[in-house]
Amino acid sequence: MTVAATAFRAVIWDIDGTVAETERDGHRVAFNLAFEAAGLRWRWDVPQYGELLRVAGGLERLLHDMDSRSDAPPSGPERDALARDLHRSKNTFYADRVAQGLIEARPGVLRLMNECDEAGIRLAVATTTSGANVQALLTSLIGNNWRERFDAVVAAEEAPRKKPDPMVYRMALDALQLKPAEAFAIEDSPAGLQAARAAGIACGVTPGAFFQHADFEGAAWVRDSLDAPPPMTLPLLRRWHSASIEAS
Ligand code: XBP
Ligand code: MG
Repeated sequence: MTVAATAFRAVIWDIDGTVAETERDGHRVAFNLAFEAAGLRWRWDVPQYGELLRVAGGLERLLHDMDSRSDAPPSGPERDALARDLHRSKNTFYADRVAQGLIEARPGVLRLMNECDEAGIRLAVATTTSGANVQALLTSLIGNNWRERFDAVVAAEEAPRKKPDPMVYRMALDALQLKPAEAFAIEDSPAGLQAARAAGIACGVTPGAFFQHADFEGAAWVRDSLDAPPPMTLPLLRRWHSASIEAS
């Protein structure tokens, strides 16, 4: 196949931080509500959560934080059990907040999804969070029929090796039955970018609130949002896709 013949067929979306500011306004707040509900005095402020985001996965992040807390259960099994309870409770608070409409889509996200849909460019999700959290968020942002618009949704249950591991992106490509060069990923974090690139997929980045000054070397583009001038329209995304294929 020649370079020019590589068609652009799908956009694979990260969820947390890319589709909405779910880390700062969703998961972080929900973790704090879970701590409070469990009678714990633990709270994660925004800068601390930014540090903790180096650990992918909410449960893994919590276990990492518990390592440095003197009031966390000392034994491994007890600590694990508490972390799992808190993580479950966090997800319930998260779903409640999302269902209340407290989390909005980032600028341009729904517009670009609609443009892709109308032009027959397939949509997929590749995320480190759970399928239930994706369901909660996309139901709130898109509607009850959101799943019909996505040809593949790969979440933590299917891809336990979390970003920057490319597993989730490779599984999304498998589900779409596409080659890496036929897709384009949109991410908000260095780990997400690394995961997409390691799967051989070109990736553009709209940095999330916690990654404003991060290093995004290897990204096709980095922009404040999909609506930042010039807006990331489908024709522009097609050009970036072609340029990425030619450069690879
Ligand atoms: C998202 C994550 C997730 C969320 C919380 O990363 O790391 O862990 O923070 O969700 P990405 P869970 O956007 O790169 O996919 O609590 O369900 O893990
Ligand atoms: Mg993300």
